[in-house]
Amino acid sequence: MREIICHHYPQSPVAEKVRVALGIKQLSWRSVTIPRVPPKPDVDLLTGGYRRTPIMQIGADVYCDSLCILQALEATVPEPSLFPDGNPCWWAGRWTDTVLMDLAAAIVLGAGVENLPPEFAADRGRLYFGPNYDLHAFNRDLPHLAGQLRGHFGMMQESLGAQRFMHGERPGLRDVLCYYIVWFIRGRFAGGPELLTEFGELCAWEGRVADLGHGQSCDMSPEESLDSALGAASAAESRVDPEDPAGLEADEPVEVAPDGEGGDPPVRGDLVILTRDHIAVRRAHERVGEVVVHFPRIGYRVARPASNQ
Ligand SMILES: N[C@@H](CCC(=O)N[C@@H](CS)C(=O)NCC(=O)O)C(=O)O
Repeated sequence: MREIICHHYPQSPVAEKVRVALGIKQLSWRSVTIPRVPPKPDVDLLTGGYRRTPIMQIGADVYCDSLCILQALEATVPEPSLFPDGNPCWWAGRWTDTVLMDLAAAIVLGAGVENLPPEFAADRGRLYFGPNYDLHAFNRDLPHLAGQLRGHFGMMQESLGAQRFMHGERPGLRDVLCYYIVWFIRGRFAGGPELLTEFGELCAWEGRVADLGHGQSCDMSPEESLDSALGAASAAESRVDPEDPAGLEADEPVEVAPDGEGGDPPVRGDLVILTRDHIAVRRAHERVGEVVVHFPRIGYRVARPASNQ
């Protein structure tokens, strides 16, 4: 198998989700550290403009979004499975990655608003909450927001019960999903450790997940990762579902972007894959050659470019 390359930075909670999954699967991988805010010229060469963190690269295949990354990891390295009980509960991420992550981001950014570098606050405010974001309003609303999060942590702890991990004896997807929210709140919200103290079983579980580690990683320079794409061919096989309501055909030019108001730029390319859970487009640049950029279907908008409609 080609090397797994993860493009990330240490402080990213969503990257921590992927790092823990790499740990559960006991994988060896290469680590490329990317900037926390744009410009990200090397990332852009690989993704065609997708700027979020993390990104996984295997040769000339570039996986955007942690859902797509975890699905690709599970398909490429099925054992140990992210579903030790045999139930592929991908839906669980629709709780942690939307409601819970939005809440956690509002708390972390709202509580830190006076100390955040203005450029960082503006970037993340817009990205997570749209053009009308108001981090000071989150700051004023902290007691309410923390009260909400407390309820969610209660649900997490109840679901864990007396088990070692969320799925039972062995760790899996639901551990990865719940852990990165707890990790983010404990590490980046001054009131986080205090908020968590009442959840004794959850804190003990948090320690067990931390002990799983991140697999074995070895640093790679951005240049090396670009060379790796240039020297490789994508392993993606074309399949476009005629039942997809977007009504698109293989090889036609499309734009793909995260749904929502974050102002994420679209990625342009020729359609290679469109299924219920997967979008992929082919694009080329002289520095990386031909690459295929993958996205999850859920949470992403794919359409003909406005000028071609
Ligand atoms: N839906 C995406 C969300 C990724 C995301 O928002 N990541 C944050 C970092 S934790 C981010 O991209 N921040 C802006 C950046 O890194 O430029 C995923 O699951 O990967």
